[in-house]
Amino acid sequence: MTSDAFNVTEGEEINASFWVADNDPAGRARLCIIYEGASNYYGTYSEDMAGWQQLTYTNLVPAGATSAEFQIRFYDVSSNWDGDATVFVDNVVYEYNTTVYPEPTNYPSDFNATVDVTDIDLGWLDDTEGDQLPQAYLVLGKMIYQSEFVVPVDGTPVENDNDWSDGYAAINIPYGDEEAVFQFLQANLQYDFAIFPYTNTGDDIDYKTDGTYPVAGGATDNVVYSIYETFDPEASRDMMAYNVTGEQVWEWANFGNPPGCQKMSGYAGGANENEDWLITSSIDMTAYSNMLLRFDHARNYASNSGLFVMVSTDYDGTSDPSTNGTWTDITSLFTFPSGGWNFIDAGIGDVSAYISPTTYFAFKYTSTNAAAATWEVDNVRVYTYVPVITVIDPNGGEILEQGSQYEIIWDHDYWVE
Ligand SMILES: [Ca+2]
Ligand SMILES: [Ca+2]
Ligand SMILES: [Ca+2]
Ligand SMILES: [Ca+2]
Repeated sequence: MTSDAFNVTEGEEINASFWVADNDPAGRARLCIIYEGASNYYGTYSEDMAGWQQLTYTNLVPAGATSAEFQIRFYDVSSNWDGDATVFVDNVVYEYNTTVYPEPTNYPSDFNATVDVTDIDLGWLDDTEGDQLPQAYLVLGKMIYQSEFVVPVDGTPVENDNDWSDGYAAINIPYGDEEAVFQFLQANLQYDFAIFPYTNTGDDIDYKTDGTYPVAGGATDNVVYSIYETFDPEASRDMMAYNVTGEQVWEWANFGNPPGCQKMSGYAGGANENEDWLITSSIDMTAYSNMLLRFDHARNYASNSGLFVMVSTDYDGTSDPSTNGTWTDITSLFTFPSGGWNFIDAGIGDVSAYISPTTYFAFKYTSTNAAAATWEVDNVRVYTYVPVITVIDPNGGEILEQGSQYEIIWDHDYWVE
């Protein structure tokens, strides 16, 4: 038996209890709290006895929890597992006590947007002085051509919305984080953002909307992607894995940001010798003046010494890369992890020198019988800044007579000469 999910706030009191008569060795029951964003609670099992017993849970909502469900779970523990047992339940009490706080006193300060190619990172400083501090923030985003923000209304929570297809998005961020990141935005487009502090949840949610709410924005870079491989959803991989030696291979794994990446480990009961390549499809950026490679990655165990980023302009796209194609080691263009499961941005590698009709990039993993790292790669991006013409003269306001001559002056960037 499961209750509806309800929003919770860290540190608030949460209580549940029920009485159970369990005098059947084939059955038992227990109380569970299923938290979104924090570890679940699994209570003790009822014990066989002649009388009624009460199972209780009294605690404070753990850090990170955003919603919860109460559950009573029933178990068949008979030796033949036939689903036939009888327990009785009575006087079920679920309680979640919320204090209803007033509206936050102040907006955050220094709300700002930083463009990172086609991501936008928002930052701000939490209010720490007001009589009522916020518990969380609603950050709204809109594309430039949309009309104004839809200002939130007290009592009506705005859910996270990462679907920009209607021109709008929203994200809720806990007090204390001071950051929100919007990824995978369209290139060359102005995005605007607004931030609203709030207290409480559900029907009691209280947004600060009076006065002038903070806004920030920025235009994403004018780039074109030829590869944007996020390895999402499950099993997605638009790259080729080539196993040169060793039993272990590149595989999809549920890690990265968002979850879904390629993972390679030569460890299976011990370190094993391997050489395994993860290779992009053929890239032709000969129409452009520049080419950039970027990715996120994590490395745990062993060291970075067996991990390489390679590029070739004469690989045939299918053969053993250890014998086919001339490969150049460009590992030093990128930042490698210090070790652990956290993904880091490898940085932006300028690979313009390798523009060709058939350019391939590869992640080359090697391990030995003595050392086998785990390497996880996500968000492999190959992109270019497109040529831009900026007319300097005329710049507006001039009167150009029909039939007369006028000298037009312009500047250009990222031009292919
Ligand atoms: Ca939307
Ligand atoms: Ca309000
Ligand atoms: Ca292998
Ligand atoms: Ca991913």
